This record gives sequence, structure tokens and C-alpha cells, in this order.
Amino acid sequence: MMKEILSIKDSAQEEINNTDNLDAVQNIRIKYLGKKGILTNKIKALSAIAKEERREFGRILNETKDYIENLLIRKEALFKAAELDNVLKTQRIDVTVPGCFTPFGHLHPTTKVLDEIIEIFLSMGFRIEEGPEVELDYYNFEALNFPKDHPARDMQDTFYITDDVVLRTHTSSVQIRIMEKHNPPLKVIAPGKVYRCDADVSHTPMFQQLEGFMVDKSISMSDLKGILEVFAHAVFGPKTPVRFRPSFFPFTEPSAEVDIGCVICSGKGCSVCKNTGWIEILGAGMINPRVFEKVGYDPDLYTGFAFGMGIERITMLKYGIDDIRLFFENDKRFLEQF
Ligand code: 2NL
Repeated sequence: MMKEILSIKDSAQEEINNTDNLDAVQNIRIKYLGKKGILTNKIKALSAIAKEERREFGRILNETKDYIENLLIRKEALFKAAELDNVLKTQRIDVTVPGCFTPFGHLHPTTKVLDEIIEIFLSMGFRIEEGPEVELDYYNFEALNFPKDHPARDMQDTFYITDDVVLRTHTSSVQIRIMEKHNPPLKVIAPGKVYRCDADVSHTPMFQQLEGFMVDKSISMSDLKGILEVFAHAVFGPKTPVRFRPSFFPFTEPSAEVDIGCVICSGKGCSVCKNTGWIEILGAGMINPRVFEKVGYDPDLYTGFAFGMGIERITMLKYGIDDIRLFFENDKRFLEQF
């Protein structure tokens, strides 16, 4: 037994001395010390030896194992050092070579405009609220005084999930949820994605909207005019003409559409303003008392205004973009201009 151990030790030592690469060292480790290695097998065989001798052979075997392991580690260290030496000699780094330039990205134009608009309303004391994009028919239509046969409720205009669940068509639904939960005074904006069954140069099935409302005792149309004029002047410049034109929405009474002097032709008349000199930027009005009744407000005590705008539309007007689909194509030649 002793002879055998010594011969194992000698042959391992010789093999290790004669290796010339790291892989070979690893193979020798497996050959002698691996799970089925020569020395490992000897250690396993200890149990078959007479008890009196077992202790002594065990000790010698373990010493031999440590001895071989040490030789292996030293040899490995030698090869690793040589390898590093080689890398340092052959792969010198030239710190004077110019670095790679990583171009900076930036926010999407509609995100920039949305952020700008939000900032304007925050500065006037509005707070931001959000709500679900998959919405109950009740919050999207019913509470907003849409009659059952209103064309917007048609499957051709609205994405229905079930009979009474829709993809919200405006963020007014958020405002109803807020009014249901909180009593006036309230001054809220609700930005977010909305969905309509529509697609052409000025419509996409998803677009972003920002609606806002204010409710308190004795809020009037002049509050609405003041707030929206500040908004229009902040986005389109302080000299931009602003006008209110009578309109109709089920959720406001009276209702108005707000126009600015055409940003393309400065009011002279062009194809964008269809020769009227004016461009519509948003819809607004005094909240219909029927909406107040739905959310449990006393319409004799409270009044309020509300407005809504499409963010893509505002962005198109601000930058003179003529096709809404450009926002969704991710063409860097377009996006890099903002
Ligand atoms: C448009 C018109 C508008 C509102 C949205 C509103 C919300 C509540 C109550 C009453 Cl909770 N009104 N929102 C009012 C008038 C117009 O949007 O053209 N949007 C793109």
C-alpha cells in the first residue's frame, strides 16, 4: 500500500513538472484528485483496510493529496502569471485613441409638449390625477351625460371590451372619479392615453389627451377664459390671438371651442386654417349641472369649468407637423428635429 501511494505521488509530481499549459494542469487534477481520480479511489478504498492500519494510511493519503494539490496550485499560478505577462506585452492600451461617441437621445416631441403643458397648469395651482385606460361605460359616457344613442357610443367610434367596459375615449372619466371621491374646491388636470376607432392623417387609434376642470362656489366662464388664455399664450407665444366660439358637448353647457390665430399664416389664410385665419386648439365649457348631479354635487351651490385637448394636435400646431402618424413611426430623421 505504502509503495503504491509513493508511486502515485511520484508520477503525479512528474506529470505536473512536465505540463506546459493550464488545461493540462486541470486534467492532471481530475486524473488524480477528481471524483474518480486515482488518489480519490485509494481514499475510498480505506474502508476495506484493517482498522489498525486505517488511521495511518488515511493520514498519509491526505498528506499526499495536499502535496499534489499544492503542486497543482503553484503550477497554475505560474501559467496564469505568464499569461498575464503575455497579455500586458501584446495588448498594450493606447490611451490616446479617440473614444467612441454615444449619441444622446431625447424625449419624444409629444412628451416634451405634454410636460410643458402640465407645467403651465401646475403653476396655476392645478394638481395631476390619473385613472384607468380600460374604463366602465358609466365613467366614460353615462356620468358625462352622453345619451344612450349618442354617435360616440357607437362601436364604430369606441373600442368595446364588453357591453359595459370600453377603452376610455377621453380622460373625463378620471375627473368623474375624482369628483365622486372629493368635494369642491377642486382644480385638477388629467393627462393620459385615450382610444378611438379612427385612423387618418390627423387621427390615430391611440392618442394623448389632457383634460382639466375647476369646481368651486361661483366659478364663471371668465375664469375659464382667463386660464385658457394664459395657457395658449404660454404655449404659442404671448401675442397669439385667442377666441372662444360657441359649440356643443353633452357634459358642458354652455360649450365653446377655443381657436388661436393661425400659427402657419398668422391669420392671413392658408390650407391649414382653411382660409379662416383661425385654428381650433381645444374644447371647453361650464360643467353641465347634470354631471354635478351624477357625482352628488349640489348644482345650485357649485359651478365649474372643464376643458380638453389632444396633445398630438397641440404638438403638430406648435411645430408645423402635418401628419400625426409621424409621431408613431420612430423615424429618427423626424424625431431628431426636436
Ligand atoms: C375636446 C373637448 C372637452 C371637457 C372636455 C369635461 C370633463 C368633465 C365634465 C365636463 Cl368631468 N367636461 N371635459 C369639457 C369640454 C370639452 O374636450 O375637444 N377634447 C379634445
